[in-house]
Amino acid sequence: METIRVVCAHDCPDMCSLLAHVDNGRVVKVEGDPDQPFTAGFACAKVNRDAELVHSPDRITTPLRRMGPKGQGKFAPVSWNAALDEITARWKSVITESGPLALLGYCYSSHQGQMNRGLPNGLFHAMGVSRLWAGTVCDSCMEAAWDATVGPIGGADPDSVAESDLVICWGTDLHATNVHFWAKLDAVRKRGVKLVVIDPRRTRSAQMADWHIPIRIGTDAALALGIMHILVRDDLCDRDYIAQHALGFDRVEREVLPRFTPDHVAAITGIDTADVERLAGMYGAAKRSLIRLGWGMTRNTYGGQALRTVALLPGVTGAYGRYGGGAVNMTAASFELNYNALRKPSGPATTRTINHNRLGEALLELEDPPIRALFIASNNPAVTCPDSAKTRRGLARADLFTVVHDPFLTMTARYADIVLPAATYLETEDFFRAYGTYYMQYSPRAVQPQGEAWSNLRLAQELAARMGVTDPVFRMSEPELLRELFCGAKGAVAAFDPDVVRGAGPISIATREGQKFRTPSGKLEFFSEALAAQGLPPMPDWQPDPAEATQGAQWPLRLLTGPGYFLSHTAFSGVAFLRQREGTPYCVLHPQDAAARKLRDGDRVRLVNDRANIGLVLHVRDEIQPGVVLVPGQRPDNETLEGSVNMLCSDAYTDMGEGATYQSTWLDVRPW
Ligand SMILES: Nc1nc2c(c(=O)[nH]1)N[C@H]1C(S)=C(S)[C@@H](COP(=O)(O)OP(=O)(O)OC[C@H]3O[C@@H](n4cnc5c(=O)[nH]c(N)nc54)[C@H](O)[C@@H]3O)O[C@H]1N2
Ligand SMILES: Nc1nc2c(c(=O)[nH]1)N[C@H]1C(S)=C(S)[C@@H](COP(=O)(O)OP(=O)(O)OC[C@H]3O[C@@H](n4cnc5c(=O)[nH]c(N)nc54)[C@H](O)[C@@H]3O)O[C@H]1N2
Ligand code: SF4
Ligand SMILES: [Mo]
Repeated sequence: METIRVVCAHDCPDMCSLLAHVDNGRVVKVEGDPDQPFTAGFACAKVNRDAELVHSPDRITTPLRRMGPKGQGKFAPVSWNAALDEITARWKSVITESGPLALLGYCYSSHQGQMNRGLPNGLFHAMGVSRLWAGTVCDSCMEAAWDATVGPIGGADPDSVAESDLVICWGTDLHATNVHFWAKLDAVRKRGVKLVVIDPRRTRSAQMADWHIPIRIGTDAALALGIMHILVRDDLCDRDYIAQHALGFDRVEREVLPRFTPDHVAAITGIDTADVERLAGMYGAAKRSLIRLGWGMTRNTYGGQALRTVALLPGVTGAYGRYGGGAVNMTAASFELNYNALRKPSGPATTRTINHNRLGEALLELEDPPIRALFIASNNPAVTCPDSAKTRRGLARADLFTVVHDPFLTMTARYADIVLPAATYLETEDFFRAYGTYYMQYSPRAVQPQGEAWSNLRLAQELAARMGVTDPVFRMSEPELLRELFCGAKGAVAAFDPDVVRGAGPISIATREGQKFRTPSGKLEFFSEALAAQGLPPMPDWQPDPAEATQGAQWPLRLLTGPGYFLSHTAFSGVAFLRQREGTPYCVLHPQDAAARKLRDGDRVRLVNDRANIGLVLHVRDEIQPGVVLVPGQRPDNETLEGSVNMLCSDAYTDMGEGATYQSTWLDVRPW
């Protein structure tokens, strides 16, 4: 038995260091590395099973060519050579006939390694084809709102929570999505530090918190403004910090805050006035309060405004200036590597860009030229894109030539002409930097690719050779690619020698300094000229979701989505144990809404709106408020009674960053 020190590549803020125990070319066990302080010796419930992911009986072992109609899932094995010959011949003729924009190729986030994510995208950049703006299904709204407020730089170090005196998890279920931060919280709470969870759902994190505040979906900005109102009223602001580090607080104080009285905020958010007062009092009294910002609050029409407003709070109390205080969601912007070396080795500076949220629309409606060929890696858009019924109509187009690279025959792969078997991360070598901590680490492969699987990196390099793309990165080994990433790097990472990084294990670039601001003014921007220039409100404010008046007039329930505890989107669907632990795909209704529909716990039900009609099992619980239907996770059709939740979801954009608005979706639940 051999133990290999690797890095978890799943799309997760923790980016754990892992120990892979390997016997005879097989992964027998994966566990957390005790020598990485954030991982602290444990992996999550999902990755504890990654030996079963690598050796899942459901994995594709060879390239496949489609035999039946698109979507049906009938395929026959072909050789890699035949598959690649067909792909490159088709791409070349599409490019000759319709130009490079008729090809859309992308690799999304389920391998977080810089090489296995970056290089396939670099290939398509070099080829000058249409590009996918990929983060919009996830974090583009968060990022745009944070950048407009704090600037493109990481937030607080999660490890700093050790010195916090109050922690607020705002729109995030850390027990599911950031378990190692949760573990840090456990230790801090033993010192008597209080944990507040602000979430419309009584999540596991909320159940275990000192205080759960069940907020109405999409009203976070109002609550944050209510807190600011009280901080001003009770003279709990840090005026020196504001004078030195903030821009435009005076205008917000005069023009916005007077409207957000505690009573008004209570009416908007559904939180009692006394609780709004109590929360503001706690926040004002704390010196080193840390807000863990979640993506949850961004997944509706005014998600950007919500995130931005909450991210302004630590500026009012000066918590941004103190270690242990401030706010954190993303840290990635502080790793200023030369990403473009891999992602943009050559190719035109601009091209046609397609928003991930509207992949279906692009496939169905784009002209001049239409998308004729599509390559998808590390993504399952037939299940995880909003309005995925439309995505599927696009994928079903008979004249579209689709290639999917995945370890599994996903719902998306079923629409492909050619499916290529992908290696999982434990079969790849790569370099990682976290997006939720300040660690970076190089990782060798634990085992060789199983069956005939190829890594994203190998596939990108082979396709480059066959398509005549000659940039040197398409011939480099992993250690050479690492040097490219560090050559021309800036900031903290520039100090590191990549050849040393390769053997160093986990490296932290965290500091104890207060929050830096990288906005145009160099300050925390309560007033943002950049937002004003985009026609957006320059100051924080709250408005009702316009979709409520349109969709909400017709459909009585609002959709709330949340993470699966044993699954992450569909990335672990190939592990039978985890599918069973997560249970039969279900939705949750409040007892009041279930009774009004004469529905009982355990019933099979249909979730219906104008977009689709899907089947799930009903759980009746008061963990959510009346008027809401919760659907945890995005389970594929072969696990649900029928369909998949995102078929119901709106593909409208958020106010900032053109992000996804899953929660600006209204629907009804009816008997099966
Ligand atoms: N187990 C597990 N881990 C994961 C993932 C997973 O699917 N499963 N996904 C990974 C990925 S790709 C990402 S981006 C992160 C996401 O991680 P998180 O930041 O935790 O984001 P979400 O999973 O979108 O939602 C978190 C919470 O937001 C709440 N919420 C929804 N709407 C609102 C609102 O209007 N206001 C407030 N205050 N709360 C609201 C939901 O009830 C939910 O509990 O997690 C990563 N980790
Ligand atoms: N309703 C609703 N929908 C959501 C969300 C939500 O909160 N609610 N969250 C959104 C968010 S935050 C995100 S990030 C997206 C995630 O959406 P997706 O990116 O579609 O995530 P997964 O379902 O994990 O699919 C990733 C695919 O990559 C494959 N894969 C894994 N490793 C590799 C590899 O190394 N190489 C290749 N080629 N393939 C690999 C997996 O088998 C899987 O099929 O979903 C979004 N959809
Ligand atoms: S918590 Fe996240 S990074 Fe850590 S092992 Fe689990 S999926 Fe990987
Ligand atoms: Mo995500």
